[in-house]
Amino acid sequence: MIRSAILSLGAIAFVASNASAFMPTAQLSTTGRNTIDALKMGAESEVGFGDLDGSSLRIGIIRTRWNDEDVSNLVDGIKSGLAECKVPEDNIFIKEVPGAYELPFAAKLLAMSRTVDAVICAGVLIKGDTMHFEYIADAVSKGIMNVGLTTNVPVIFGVLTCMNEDQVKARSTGDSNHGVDWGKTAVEMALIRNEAMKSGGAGATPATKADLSALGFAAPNPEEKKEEKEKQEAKKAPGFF
Ligand code: RBF
Repeated sequence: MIRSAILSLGAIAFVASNASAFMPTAQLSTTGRNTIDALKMGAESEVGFGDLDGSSLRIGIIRTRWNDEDVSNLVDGIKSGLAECKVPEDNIFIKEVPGAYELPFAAKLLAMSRTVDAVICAGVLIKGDTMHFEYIADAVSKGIMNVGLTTNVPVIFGVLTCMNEDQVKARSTGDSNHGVDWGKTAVEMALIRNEAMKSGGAGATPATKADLSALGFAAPNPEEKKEEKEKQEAKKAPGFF
């Protein structure tokens, strides 16, 4: 029952960058363009991905309602990236949260449910007149990294941190929609993680007792904890080193 509760949490609830903003403007121009051009330019993909087979993967997307239109464009980009990697549409689970600050918490719940192979956090932060932007951007980027490292589920930083709406549009539409790369990054990292864990996918990595208890579904039982530890130790060492 506990297991079905957690799976339905995953199934029901989850039906479904950039540092330049912090740099002095002079540093934005790295390729000889002047500062204005650098501010306007939409960053194009700077990394290749090759052939990725995501056909057996389940991917969760947590997206904000803040800057709804822009984030919807980014989510469309993410979906195209996932489709290019053959992730079936039925294996993509989307959950909305109000704003970027809420992304890490929702990502952690989804990661701990062990129902997906990777999580993509999608949002847009636009600099305003106060210090909110700095606080939120810092908290969110660190929070998202922390979720990945503490749950062993890859969590992708799909948050644009822009000075204005023009910068957002240049990075969320057309050929420079960053969402496409975020989708592919999620697939690549999920494959790396599953290879390292010798796992066939989310379905093959059921929630452990520790996951369940962290979610508040079960009190930890010392006997079961010991059993879990023995099982973990019996598993093969990560295979990609
Ligand atoms: N959330 C975003 O996702 N993007 C924003 O640009 C954004 N700007 C905000 C500006 C202010 C002044 C405030 C108060 C909140 C903003 N939020 C933004 C919402 C924030 O991420 C979060 O949802 C709320 O602070 C509630 O925790």
